[in-house]
Amino acid sequence: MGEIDFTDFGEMAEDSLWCGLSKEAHRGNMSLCLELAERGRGRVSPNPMVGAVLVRDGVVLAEGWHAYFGGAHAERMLFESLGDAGDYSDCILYVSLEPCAHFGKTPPCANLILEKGVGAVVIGVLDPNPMVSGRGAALLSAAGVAVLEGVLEAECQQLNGSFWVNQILGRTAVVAKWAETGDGFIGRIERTTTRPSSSENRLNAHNDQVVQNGRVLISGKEAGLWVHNLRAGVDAILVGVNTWNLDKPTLNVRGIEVSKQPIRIVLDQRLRGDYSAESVDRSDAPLWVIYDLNLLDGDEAMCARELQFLSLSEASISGKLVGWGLELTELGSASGHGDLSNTVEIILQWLYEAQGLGVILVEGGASILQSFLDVDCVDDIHILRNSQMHLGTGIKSPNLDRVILRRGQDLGADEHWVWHRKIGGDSIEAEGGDRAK
Ligand code: AOF
Ligand code: ZN
Repeated sequence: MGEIDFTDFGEMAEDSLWCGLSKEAHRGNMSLCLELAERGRGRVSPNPMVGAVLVRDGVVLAEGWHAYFGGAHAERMLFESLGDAGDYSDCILYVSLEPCAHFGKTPPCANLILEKGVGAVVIGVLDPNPMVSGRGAALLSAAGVAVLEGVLEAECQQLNGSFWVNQILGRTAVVAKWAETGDGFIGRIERTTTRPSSSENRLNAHNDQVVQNGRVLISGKEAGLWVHNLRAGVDAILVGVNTWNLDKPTLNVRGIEVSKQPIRIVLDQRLRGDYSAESVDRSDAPLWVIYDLNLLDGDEAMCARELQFLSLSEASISGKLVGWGLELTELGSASGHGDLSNTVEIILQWLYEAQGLGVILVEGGASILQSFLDVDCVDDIHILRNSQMHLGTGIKSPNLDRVILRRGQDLGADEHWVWHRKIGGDSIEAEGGDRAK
């Protein structure tokens, strides 16, 4: 790849112009690209969300975005909306991600931009995909197109944090979320597995805590709505087998329209979960059960291997249940003893490379969350903290260095503490307001 000849937005003086427009105008057009890119959330993974606008004399002529996985890239959608003819030599094309230079499921966008004769291109951030990373920008500038790079760069990268994890770390990205009480518990230790008889929810007679399926509800309504938004943007939701059996979670998106429900994944190394038709049918989404063939005894392993796991459950009729018997020791793990910490990374690589999952949400329980944290395989943390509630005893919330957390916007009565992995910089940074105490 040759030297890329482009203007670095960060190095431009605040009052300078580029192609006749101010820095503020460039930021405004790029933020429109970011809004358009959002339209692909939950639909394009493991591809990035990308938005593009074409501007002439400061006026937006056309818009495009990457709408679904395997579909047209943002730039192609934009030009398709304009039809065949047109002289764009006096136009600026804004794209939140560097135009691609490779033949993937679609031909290179950089070539299309050259064919269309666009005079100038403004890029949010360079593509971390090794097949692109700078080649798209180089191709354009080598052909005489003016290129400006780095407009709202941090925002453009942050929009696709999981894509950076996929491309640079070679695994599915992980979002961890839990709700905790003011005294640092995520639930009680003693839990019943029977549902309350009169209604789904009831008030615990002793301390007025709302209980559902024997589980104390910690976070409130606003946080609940927010969680469904979070779920809507991931490819799968993963829980451990104890959470699956005890909490009986639905693991689906409610109250928001989604093109498809996230896949449900249960990490159940010894195949101890309840996969009866009733439990599998709690959602329309597929249910994947990951187990370790090395940990099953002879009969169980025979069942899993020969009967393809599906016939272990009546639910096979629905076709939703899929079992994945990973032979984790053979995959290079020192596991074989059920030690999850050794296998987390292998599972995440497999979920990305073999299954094409861009991002999963890990919802619990505490030991599963801790296993992911311990091997540094969590890329976003969201803690919903009800500081008014105190349990005194129970299941401790996962252990982590709280100094990295920043306080985000409160969700109703709940505090929202966040951390995001920043890849590519020298430091780990987080967003939000106040530092954790
Ligand atoms: C762009 N504009 O809107 C997107 C880009 O398999 P494909 O053909 O869909 O290519 C996927 C790769 O293309 C993806 O990994 C990323 O590098 C880039 N995505 N590029 O110019 C877009 N979505
Ligand atoms: Zn492209």
